[in-house]
Amino acid sequence: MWAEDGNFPGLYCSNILCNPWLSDGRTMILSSAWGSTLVILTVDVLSGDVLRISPSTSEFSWDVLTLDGDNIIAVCSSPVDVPEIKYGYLVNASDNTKWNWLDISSPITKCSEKVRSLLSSKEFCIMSIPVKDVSDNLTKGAKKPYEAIFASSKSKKHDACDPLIVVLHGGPHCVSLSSFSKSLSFLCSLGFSLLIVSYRGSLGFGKEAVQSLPGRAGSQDVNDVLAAVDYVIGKGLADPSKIVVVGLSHGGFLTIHLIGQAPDKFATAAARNAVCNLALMVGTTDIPDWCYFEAFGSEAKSNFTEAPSAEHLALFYDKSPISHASKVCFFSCIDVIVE
Ligand SMILES: *[C@@H]1O[C@H](CO)[C@@H](O)[C@H](O)[C@H]1NC(C)=O
Ligand SMILES: *[C@@H]1O[C@H](CO)[C@@H](O)[C@H](O)[C@H]1NC(C)=O
Ligand SMILES: CC(=O)N[C@H]1CO[C@H](CO)[C@@H](O)[C@@H]1O
Repeated sequence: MWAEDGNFPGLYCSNILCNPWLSDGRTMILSSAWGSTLVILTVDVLSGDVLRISPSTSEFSWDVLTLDGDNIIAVCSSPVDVPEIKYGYLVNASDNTKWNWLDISSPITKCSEKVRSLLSSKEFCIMSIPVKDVSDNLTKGAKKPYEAIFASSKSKKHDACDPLIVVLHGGPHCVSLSSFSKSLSFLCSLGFSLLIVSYRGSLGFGKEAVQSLPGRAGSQDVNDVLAAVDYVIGKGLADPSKIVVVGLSHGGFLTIHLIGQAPDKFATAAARNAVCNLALMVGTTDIPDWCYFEAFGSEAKSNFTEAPSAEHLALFYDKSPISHASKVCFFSCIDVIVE
């Protein structure tokens, strides 16, 4: 339900290799979200033992590509480091717990000197953001810190900070991993700092953190993002007058909520494929159950109907960004791209 600091947070694995087995025939190799990093795990299906075998000291994300016997080919990257291929092998053939990782030079993943040189002046870290306003009715796992990835220039200017782009994932039960992203590293190389927030409800932090969001969408997640923004401002890493927010899908929902609930905080915003109005969405979408689940939480099952009552439509409206539209400084600049 929740993990002590640094321990296994649960399995968040989106795909499994065709042949995920080591030569012992009982140990699977998987990639799984562990907070904001993707890690490589061994799972002994007879004992149930789970072990992280990618380096635990690294905030880079590691993904397994393939394996053959006890040989693993993986890829390792960060928001500001292009993907590198790694070869993993057992240090001692009769002990599955100790792995060595070697670099493999690959002509396929080489990037240009220009990209390498632009990114060499950038760095990133994973910040642990404490939960604000911890109320008694939150579970233990929902009171634990969430994470944000911060990417920026290595050389900090004394007088002014680079403009900050806040990046929000969709789902909402998804996570922003510390893997390389072409579009985000491009923005970083142009001179923007990035704050990529995995608000509570994201995967990789235990089940109670995930379960804390349904029923509180549009408030808890919005407040988590605002707290993360205040956190970097408080550390002198962002200029409060140069902050932008972008997000896709539920991240778009949050983007419009943020400029409605905190219109003075953001200079501009870009929402892609955003959920603007749950009261309209519920009647036209192929996922009305999603609307109920995120708006009602655990009460969704007993309240779900294909013909929502006026009362329920009012609740959907109240939880939607559209209810804050009058507070948005310049609503018409939002460009919604339907994918
Ligand atoms: C290899 O691992 C086995 C099983 O854990 C152990 O008994 C053995 O001593 C190890 N060999 C070396 C050289 O460390
Ligand atoms: C949780 O507690 C807060 C403050 O005590 C209250 O406003 C909120 O309605 C409660 N939420 C639930 C789901 O009980
Ligand atoms: C918000 C809402 O209408 N919740 C209702 C969901 O269903 C249960 C059981 O019928 C009611 O007690 C809640 O009030």
